[in-house]
Amino acid sequence: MKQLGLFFGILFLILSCAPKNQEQKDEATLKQDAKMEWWRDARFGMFVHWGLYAIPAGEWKGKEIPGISEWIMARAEIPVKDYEKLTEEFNPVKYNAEEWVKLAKFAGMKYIVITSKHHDGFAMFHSKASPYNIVDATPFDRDPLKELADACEKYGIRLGFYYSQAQDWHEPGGTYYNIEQGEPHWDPDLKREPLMNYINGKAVPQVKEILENYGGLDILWWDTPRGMTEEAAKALQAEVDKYPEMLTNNRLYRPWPGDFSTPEQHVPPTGLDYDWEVCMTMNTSWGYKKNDDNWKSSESLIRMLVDIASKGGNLLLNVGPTAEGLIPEPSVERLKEIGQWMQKNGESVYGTSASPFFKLPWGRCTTKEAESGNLLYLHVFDWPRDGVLRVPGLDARIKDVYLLTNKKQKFSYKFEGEDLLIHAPSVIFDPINTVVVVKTGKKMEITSNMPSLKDGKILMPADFADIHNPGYGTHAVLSGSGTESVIQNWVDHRARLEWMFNAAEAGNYRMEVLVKAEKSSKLNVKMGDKSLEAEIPATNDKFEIVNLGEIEINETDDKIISLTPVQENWGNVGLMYLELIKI
Ligand code: FHN
Repeated sequence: MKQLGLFFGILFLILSCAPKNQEQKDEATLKQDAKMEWWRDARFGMFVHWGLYAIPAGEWKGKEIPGISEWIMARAEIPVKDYEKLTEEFNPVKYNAEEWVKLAKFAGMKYIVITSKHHDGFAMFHSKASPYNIVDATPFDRDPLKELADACEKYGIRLGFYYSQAQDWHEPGGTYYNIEQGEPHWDPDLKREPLMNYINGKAVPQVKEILENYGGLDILWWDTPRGMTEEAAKALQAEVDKYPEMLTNNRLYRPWPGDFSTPEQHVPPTGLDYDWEVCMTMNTSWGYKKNDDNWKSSESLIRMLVDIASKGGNLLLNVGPTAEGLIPEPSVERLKEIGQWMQKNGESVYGTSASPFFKLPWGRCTTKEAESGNLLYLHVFDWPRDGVLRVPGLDARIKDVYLLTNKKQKFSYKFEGEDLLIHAPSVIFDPINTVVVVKTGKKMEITSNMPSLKDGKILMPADFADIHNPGYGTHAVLSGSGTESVIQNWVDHRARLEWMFNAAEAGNYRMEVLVKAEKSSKLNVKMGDKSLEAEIPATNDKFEIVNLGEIEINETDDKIISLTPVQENWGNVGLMYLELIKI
């Protein structure tokens, strides 16, 4: 928080030292704010990955192909001519655009982004630029994206199209997975051509079509700028520039930022200084894969949405419809359950801003300005068992504290020092996430509850750690809160833990962790430019305190300390806290 404050402080200084630019900058920012307004308010959208790959659904010639199903053509190295044959049987007669849109709306989603063309090069819309499209190449004589656009219009849902602008495995000029490493396309019969042949001959004309023919898109969602050139990006951007109100993501060309960034398959541990949208699958694959049963629970999806909102981002949650045109039942179930929660609690998600608190061990917070003050939505994931919900460091006049789903259910409260203590009755109103609303006066200040020196120790519990999980891989997960919190399933060596703390006193500190390790493991401890390698011995299935060594702190501002596994020496580690003890 303090670092963020410092960042904005410096930004403010830069802006105020540049009076000539000020007016221009402000105008540009205001314009961008106006453009982003609906999207920032929406917070929640549906991603749809639908294409020919829904037919093999992860299996080719009787063999299960590992990985995400929409990549089957590349992963199974299917020749273009063989893959093309899927068009003969693609006939999704059970597709009903209105049903999809109504489901998204029920779930509380405000926009839909659908694959108009994925990397396999097959257009899911009627294209004059290439006959390799659903209307001209399949028995299905309908344009599903036209039907979706009409349904979205009818039910007031914003619409975006995903378009794979660089990778097109069907075209001689399109890029593919290992093109940047100089490897050939897997199909020797696809005689290579320059990228610009494909860009000018297919990508630009198709992008024109989707921008012109579907009632005006709200979002154009680019993907994987692999092998992209600036020349190609400029040709596509020229089309986008004709639609100044339309939003685009940051995946057209590295490092062009677009209107928002796109963390994929992971939630950033903290907020970011720009607009962002997490794209996430409900199981593992984006496209339909029949044996992919790795479903996330509705509880974790609801909490994920709230976690993202509490950090100021959006969630684009994916469904992968079948070759018949149906959204798989496990996805429908989850969307309905999310919808049931959103119907009652949506106010605490839509149009909210990020949490003003550093960390809230029992859950998350979103906030909104109200007419005569502020609304703090306390999302309580772990309802307190001791009868007290502690809101740390809140300096404000409290006007009201009530349950969002029943405003007549008021809670009593009192202050203890700077902490607001809310009386939490023993009944758990919603085991997934109970939203308690705190209405404050206009003036509201929050003091950070960042870990700091107390009795010669800086205690950093598991639930104060930022878990940096890799997008694709095994995720370390947090369970419990406070002294009972624990990070488990820390198996992937790429997962890093980070704590921010206030180094109130300079000096030497011993670092101790309370851990459980399956086998002897090693990790790197890093703080600023200091680092050391530490060993965790196997602990025989119980938690033990392990000394990681000593570290010197010489400046007393906020610090970040991180623990990163050493790849060759890593087992399954559970961690309850990291403590710095002044020597
Ligand atoms: O390769 C694609 C993948 O198939 C999927 O479409 C995701 C969604 O964000 N994007 C790419 C990987 O980043």
